[in-house]
Amino acid sequence: MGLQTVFRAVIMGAPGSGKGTVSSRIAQSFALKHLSSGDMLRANIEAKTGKTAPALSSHTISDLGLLMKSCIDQGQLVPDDVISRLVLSSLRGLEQTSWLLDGFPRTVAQADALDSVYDVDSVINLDVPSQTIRERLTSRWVHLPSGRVYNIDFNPPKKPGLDDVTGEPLIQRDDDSPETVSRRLKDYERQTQPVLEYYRSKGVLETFSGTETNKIWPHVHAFLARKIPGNQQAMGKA
Ligand code: G5P
Ligand code: MG
Repeated sequence: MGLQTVFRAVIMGAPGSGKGTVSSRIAQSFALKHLSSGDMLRANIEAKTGKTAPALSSHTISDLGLLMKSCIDQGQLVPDDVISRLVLSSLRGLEQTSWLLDGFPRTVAQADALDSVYDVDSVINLDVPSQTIRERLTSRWVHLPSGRVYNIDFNPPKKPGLDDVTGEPLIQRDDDSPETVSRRLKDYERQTQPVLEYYRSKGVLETFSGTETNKIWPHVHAFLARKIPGNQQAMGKA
């Protein structure tokens, strides 16, 4: 792949707006590498228990892992320098790879950190009402090692409580309790709206509004099909 065909995108949206769900469809349709900051954090915390491979060197995990876990469980953002280091280090070596960042950047400081290394071609903003989000998150189940997301009403696993691909158990996230969801939604409004302005002023922001992922997705697909250099498209159809 030549340099000019590399495509770099960010997907934004409130907690539960469907970033993970839409990202996996994008990754499948357009062969972009999907990198979720929340999945990276959860993998690092899990690594403390030795179940998954650590992305940070082992002696930093115990200190950082605890800090990250307490932030996430309370629905607070982890410190900018911690998450920026984690995400930017995972982008190292991907200069020739098209990617989609999910959940990062979430503050203007993080957007500046990313901007100092890479130009972003497109920012997809999922705009979903808060009430819709509250209903969704209480019925979400996830497969921690892969980040695969299910929903009891929307996309249930084939076998209740088990991941479709590995057959391993699904869990509910600690931060999906109603009180923590309220806090995450409030923080999003306060800290992440300025990031939307940041990208709007750069002319790369594209907003998709709706209450159903299946209705939003064809618009996202059509937008990316126009934006991404032709040979990137793996399957073509929404
Ligand atoms: P995360 O992991 O980035 P959030 O809070 O931004 O978490 P989240 O909760 O992962 O976002 P999502 O990815 O936007 O949500 O949504 P999703 O998982 O695809 O969909 C939500 C549910 O709705 C699923 O069950 C899905 O199946 C269902 N669903 C989707 N579409 C529909 C539909 O049309 N209908 C119905 N009925 N259901 C549907 O971050 C977690 C924490 O990590 C830290 C923070 O502490 C954060 O709170 N963190 C960071 N901290 C600082 N800086 C950063 N950059 C950080 N990134 C993460
Ligand atoms: Mg997610």
